[in-house]
Amino acid sequence: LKEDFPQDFLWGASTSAFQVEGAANEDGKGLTVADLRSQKSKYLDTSVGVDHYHHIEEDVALMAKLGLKSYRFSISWARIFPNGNDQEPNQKGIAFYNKLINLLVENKIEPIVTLFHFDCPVGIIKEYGGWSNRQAISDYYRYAKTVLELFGDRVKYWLTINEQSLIANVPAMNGITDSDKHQLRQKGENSNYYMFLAQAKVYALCHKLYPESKIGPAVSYMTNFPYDHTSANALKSKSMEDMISFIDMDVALRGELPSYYKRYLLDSNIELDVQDGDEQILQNGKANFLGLNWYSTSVFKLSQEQSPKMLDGVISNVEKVRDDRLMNSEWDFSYDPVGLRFALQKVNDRYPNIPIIITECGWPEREELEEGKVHDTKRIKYLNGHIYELREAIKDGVNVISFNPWSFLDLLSVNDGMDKRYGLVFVNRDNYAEKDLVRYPKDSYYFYQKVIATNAQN
Ligand code: BGP
Repeated sequence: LKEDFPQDFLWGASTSAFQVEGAANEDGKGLTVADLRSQKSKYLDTSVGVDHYHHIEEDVALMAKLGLKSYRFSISWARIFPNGNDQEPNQKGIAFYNKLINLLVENKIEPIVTLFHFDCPVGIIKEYGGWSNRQAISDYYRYAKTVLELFGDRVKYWLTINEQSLIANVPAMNGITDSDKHQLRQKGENSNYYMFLAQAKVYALCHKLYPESKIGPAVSYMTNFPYDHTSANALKSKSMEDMISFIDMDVALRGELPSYYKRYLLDSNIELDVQDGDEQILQNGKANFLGLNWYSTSVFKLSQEQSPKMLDGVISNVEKVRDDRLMNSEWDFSYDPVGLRFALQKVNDRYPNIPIIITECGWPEREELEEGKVHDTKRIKYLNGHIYELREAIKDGVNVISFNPWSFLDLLSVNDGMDKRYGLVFVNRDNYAEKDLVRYPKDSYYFYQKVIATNAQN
């Protein structure tokens, strides 16, 4: 058993392409579904983001000063293949990620790279419905192969798809629509299935090309607790956890669709497009580590009303209950760090000794600069509590190898843009028109700097 954070523990931080890069239309990049969503409000505007695309030297310098040992970011598929399936890759897109990866490596920061983070190219959505069509498997595979071959000499940690279950539950996130509710669910689940197959093929490819590398999914994992001790609430809370989190882990590590998922499909009258050879594909390509996005625990109870939140599926008939005993953020998250230790134990029980990277973990706030500073005391408390419990989990015997809080710098939150900030570094967007995107390390940046420097000894 390990007593503490190992000496080679990867202290990192996390972002994703459309949330930081900006330059949505520049240097040959094609539009993505995230770019389309973003046109709704200036604070969600991916054409600016936080302009990471034009600030990578400065941003990597800030990472180095912080002492980061890893940086988890995503590659935008549409920067490499603008329509998702072009004949040739876009050289300028390749040059951008090449430069970023080289800068990281020069600064001894391990790149942890997500291949797909909520940003399906619009080209393949228009052409054939994107992930709702089997064709997406080969186009994603070709994109992943291109990227693995280009950067696999320097990147040792790969994440295939970020929060797949969320995408499956909200097909619109992939630009999938249908006026018929049942058809929409059907399409959502088929995309889910195609994503499983696509990833299995990429796992197998990566093991072949780079046997030493690690590749796995980035799974959304919020531990659920039932509102009370009734079996009905406990069962619902467990089955939501299975369907939202463990499904992505089970398929990636066991190479088959779990029985609870098959039962769900049957009950919902959904038939997957299963073809000969699919079973083999899943069996032949398994992940060799897990990325976990963990923010907080959640409490659920069966709802009296029929008020489905996401479609009519897994998350129907439940109400999320706020636990007032915890520190709650303005949004959905509460502060419950022991929940992280509990979550890690559960994952380790299910897949003993699997290497785990915490790919996201963070605290959101509305924030403003005060004389060039941001006193983000709640975020410091959040980080401190989670790092403490992470150490406890490591002592329990859980094989956590890296911690990457969300987010390195302020970025566009999925629904709330710049109103909801998570960064260790503040990005000023007041003078948006002039792109006044100056970076200011927050108090949490300096707190985390000490944690890294001492390997969390103090
Ligand atoms: C995860 C996503 C991230 C990030 C985070 C915070 O689901 O992987 O991209 O956005 O959640 O969520 P939000 O932006 O909605 O606050």
